[in-house]
Order: sequence, then structure tokens, then C-alpha cells
Amino acid sequence: MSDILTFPKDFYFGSATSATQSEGTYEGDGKGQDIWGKWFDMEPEKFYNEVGPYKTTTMYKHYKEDIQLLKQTGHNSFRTSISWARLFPEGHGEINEKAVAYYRDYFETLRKHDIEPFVNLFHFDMPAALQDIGGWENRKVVDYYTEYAKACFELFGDVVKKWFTFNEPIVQVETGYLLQYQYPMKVDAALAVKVGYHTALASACAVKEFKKLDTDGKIGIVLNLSPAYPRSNNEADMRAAEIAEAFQNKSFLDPAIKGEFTPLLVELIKKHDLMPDYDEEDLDIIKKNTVDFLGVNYYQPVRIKARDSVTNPDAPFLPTYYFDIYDMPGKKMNPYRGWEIYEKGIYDIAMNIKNDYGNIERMITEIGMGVQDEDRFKKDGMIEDDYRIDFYKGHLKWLHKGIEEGSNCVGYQVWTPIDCWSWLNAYKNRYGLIELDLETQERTIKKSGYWFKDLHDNNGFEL
Ligand code: BGP
Repeated sequence: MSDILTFPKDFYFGSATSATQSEGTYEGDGKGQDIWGKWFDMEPEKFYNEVGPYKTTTMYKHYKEDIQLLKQTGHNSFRTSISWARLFPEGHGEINEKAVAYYRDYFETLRKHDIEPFVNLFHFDMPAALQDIGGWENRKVVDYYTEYAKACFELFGDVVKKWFTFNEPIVQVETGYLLQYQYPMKVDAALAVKVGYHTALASACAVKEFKKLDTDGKIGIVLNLSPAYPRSNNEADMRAAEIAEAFQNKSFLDPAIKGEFTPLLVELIKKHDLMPDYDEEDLDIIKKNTVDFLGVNYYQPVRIKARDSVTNPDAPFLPTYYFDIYDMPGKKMNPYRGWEIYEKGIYDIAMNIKNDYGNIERMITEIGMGVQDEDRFKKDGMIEDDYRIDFYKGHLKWLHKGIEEGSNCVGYQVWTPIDCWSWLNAYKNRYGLIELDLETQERTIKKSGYWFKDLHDNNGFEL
């Protein structure tokens, strides 16, 4: 007889999406524009197959049916975000009442189905009106975000008990201000530092507002953690990995959980003369308003090697000034998307949080396997995604080992419920437990969706 891997009582099983990626009705019912629509209107060719945020899963119209699908695929929890620009079309000031009605009914319907809503305030979707005044580059936007956060807690705090301030804040720093990959497509190290600082501050300001309300809810932050493994244990590679770890993971872990910035990052930022303007009051807000719990998104680790040489010492400072990505021979790859698969990474993260961050309560808020042209795996009308089931099982085994060794992990939410639009990649990579036909909007549960239901119902799975 084979063994069953059982998870703790009341473990959260579910999935995650975001407002921009799932709602549809991008223009409608009073929603203001955000940076995705703004950018798509300017440069549609940047988006895969020129599909922008106007064409998504339409959960805005179909959330009631979609919540039935969540039930059918074993959800007792679900994470999504509020669209800031839907609630505040101008980013602040007047509230859109239709948005209030929509989100209230959405969250209440989840509750009625015994699905715990985890709601995130910001998932890469700055209102265009605020980007026009500099977005996160502008300290004033921290105040507008705080106003928005406070409104969300007051409007929905009776239904939503689990909040997140941000999703993957390092991504907008990296892709928007260092790598020229996402809007506003700048390469400016000083602005990157400023944006990172303002985001960490905004998160703490939201926590502060939340704590004032003295509710029975909890507030956290979602961070994409990618363990940085050095190529070798020689001194230069180890140092390079230490810097990568500070930049990629500790940059937001430290302020969110410890209330202070990573000393190594501060040292490098000072060395390159990139310190942003700050005042002591703001640092005090960060110090005193740390999160209650942590959401971890894990897709793949980073393999790091020391740079052979700094070819241009006058080049603008980038973290990669100090390290290179190492293409490790023999690593296991997802053949359908191209990312590394390293299941043990989820355990290493668990031990790191346990040992270095006071074993704060945490859950997996995203993990997923993207697949291109997934139709090729369709048999008799259903996508047979055994590769995805194996991917989840492999990670769950390591997650379970971490829990056995005392890691305070309370849930596992996969990316994503229904195949969704994904920023620049649009519909290139499919991740869902449920297939979406983009033309008809028809939803069909995949094999992994049925497997996930069994996982939830048995509170574990057979090895
Ligand atoms: C995460 C984001 C998600 C989603 C996912 C998959 O980092 O939080 O919003 O985009 O990555 O990304 P992709 O479709 O590019 O493979």
C-alpha cells in the first residue's frame, strides 16, 4: 500500500489570479485606465500576438459561474486583487460605486461557498492618472495608495479577513526601472532605488492603516522568492550569490518582516551614490508596521556566478553589475515554457523563513507550470496535463517535509484557476487548472483540476 502525504488541518488549498489578468470589462462600468491599457494603446506590438488587457477571462461578468468552478476544483481559498483604477478611476478622490458593488458581491459569493478570499491591493496595475505624475517615483503616490488601501479595508473588511499589500514588488523595480522590460521601460538605477523605497513605505503605510482598524483580520505581502544558488563555493561566486539574494529576496523581506532595509543593499546603494531622499518619520513607519504573514510565489531559483570582470566600471549600477546568471548544465527544465524546475527550492525557502525571519506564518500564494500550445495535450475534449500534476506533487513533497520540520506554512495556492492573460506574454503560456477558449470564453476543467479537487478533499495525496 502506498503512503499518503497529509497536510495540517484547515490547510488552505486554492489558486490565485489578479484583477487585470482575469476581470475583462477593461473599459466599462466606470473603470479608469491603468498602465497596461495605456501602454498597450501606445505599443501593441510589445504584447504577444498583440493581445492586450482588453481581452481577458471576463470574470467581471462571470464570477458567479467561475466560483462554482473553483468549488469543483477543490478550492477552500482564493487570491485575487482589486483594480485600483476600477475603484478610484483617477487613482484617488471619487470612488466608483459600481466597483464597490462588484467587489462586495464577488467576495461575499466566495464566502458563501466557503472559499476564504485573500485580497491583494496592488498587482502591477498603477492607475494611468497616477503614472502620469510619476507613479511610484512620486512620494505623493504613497499617500494616494494609503487612501486607496484604507478605503478597501473600510469597504470590504467585514468580508475580507486576509489582505496583501503588494504582489511581487521587486518585479516592477527590476522590469520597469532596470531591465527595460515593462512600463515605464526605464534604465535608471537611482529611480529604481526610489521606486523600491516608496513601495516598501507604501506597504508599511497600508499595514499602519489596517492596524488602526483593530479588526480580527491579517495583513501580509506577497513576494516572489527565488533562492540564489552560487555556481561554486569559491569566494567570488559566494559573494555574487549573496548580493543576488539581497537584491532578489531580502530587498522586500527585510523591510516587510524586520522593519529595516538589508544592510548589504544599503551599503551598495551608498557606494554607488544612489540613496533616495527619505525622512525619519517614514523610516519609523516602516520600522513599526511589519506584516502579520507572508505570501510566497515560487517558480524557479536563480543560479549565480561572479562576473568575470566589470567591463565598464562607468556603466550605470545594476545588481547584475555584481553577478551573472549561470546556465547550470543538467538542470531540470520545463520543456513547454523554458523555466527551471527545482522542487527542493520550496523547502530551502521554508527553512530560510523559519531560521531568518522568525518562522512567520506564510503560505504559497503562487506556483505554476506554464505550457505553450497546450491544446496538443487535449484528448476527448480534456487537457490531460499529467506534467502539471507531477510538478505540483514534486513541490508538495518538499513543502510537506518543511512543515514536518517546523515550517509555519498554512496553504498552497497555485497559479492559476482559469488560463489567464499574462502581461507581455498574453496567452502564450497557459497555467490554469481550467482551460479557457479565448474565442468562445468556454471553460473546461483540465485533468489537474480534478486532481486538485482530490488533493483538497483528501487533505493530501497518495505518493
Ligand atoms: C508571476 C505573476 C503573475 C503571472 C505569472 C506567470 O510572476 O505574479 O501575474 O504573470 O508570473 O507569468 P508568465 O505568464 O510570464 O509565465
